[in-house]
Amino acid sequence: MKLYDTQRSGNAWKVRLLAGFLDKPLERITLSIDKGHLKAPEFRRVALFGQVPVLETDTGQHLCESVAILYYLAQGTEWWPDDQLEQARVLTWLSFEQDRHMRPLAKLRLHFGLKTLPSASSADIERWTSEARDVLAAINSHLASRPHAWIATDKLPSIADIALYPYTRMASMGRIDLSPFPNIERWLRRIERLPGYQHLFPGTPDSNLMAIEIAESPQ
Ligand SMILES: N[C@@H](CCC(=O)N[C@@H](CS)C(=O)NCC(=O)O)C(=O)O
Repeated sequence: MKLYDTQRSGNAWKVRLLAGFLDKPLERITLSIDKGHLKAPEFRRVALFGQVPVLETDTGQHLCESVAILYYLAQGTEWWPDDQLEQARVLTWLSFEQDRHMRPLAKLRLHFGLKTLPSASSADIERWTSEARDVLAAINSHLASRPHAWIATDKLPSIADIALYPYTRMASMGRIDLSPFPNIERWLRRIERLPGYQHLFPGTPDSNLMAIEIAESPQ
């Protein structure tokens, strides 16, 4: 399988995390937004919405949208629960992540951490900060009510944990302090202790929360 990604994509990180936990080999095709790779016709032919991540299956099919890719890879594994109610709860959190969680945290990271949103107004920043704190407070109190469980499931982690992990983990890049959310900090550490955990920057884990430039792959 191949993954079209960029070095710093949190959405692609979700896919790499699951592939790592499943011990599935994934060939990365790392593109550069700055160099215009996402606008190239070759990429547009495989990317329905022109964004990463895109998964190319072993039979040459292309799938986009991180949560759909997680769903696809998790079938038949313990990362997608058997129980119908738990499946619905996983979908609840996948929907929450896409609808309310990722956007404010990603915008703040782009603005403060990666400096790629210089035109954001102070009203934008105030709104994203308030939205980000609200979603983190919701996750924190949810986790407080089930200290030994995972986000959506009781015994084993699911793709809901993976979907919520990257942008929560990188919140500090957007000047969001996680210390008021101790249950989130514990949950992040539990995920990081799972066998097969992948860092955003393999080989240089200390760089996860920095806007560093690493030599880009030739692709
Ligand atoms: N809903 C999509 C969002 C994907 C997304 O925002 N991808 C970003 C990188 S993390 C991207 O491709 N940005 C470049 C662009 O939109 O032109 C998902 O979950 O996969």
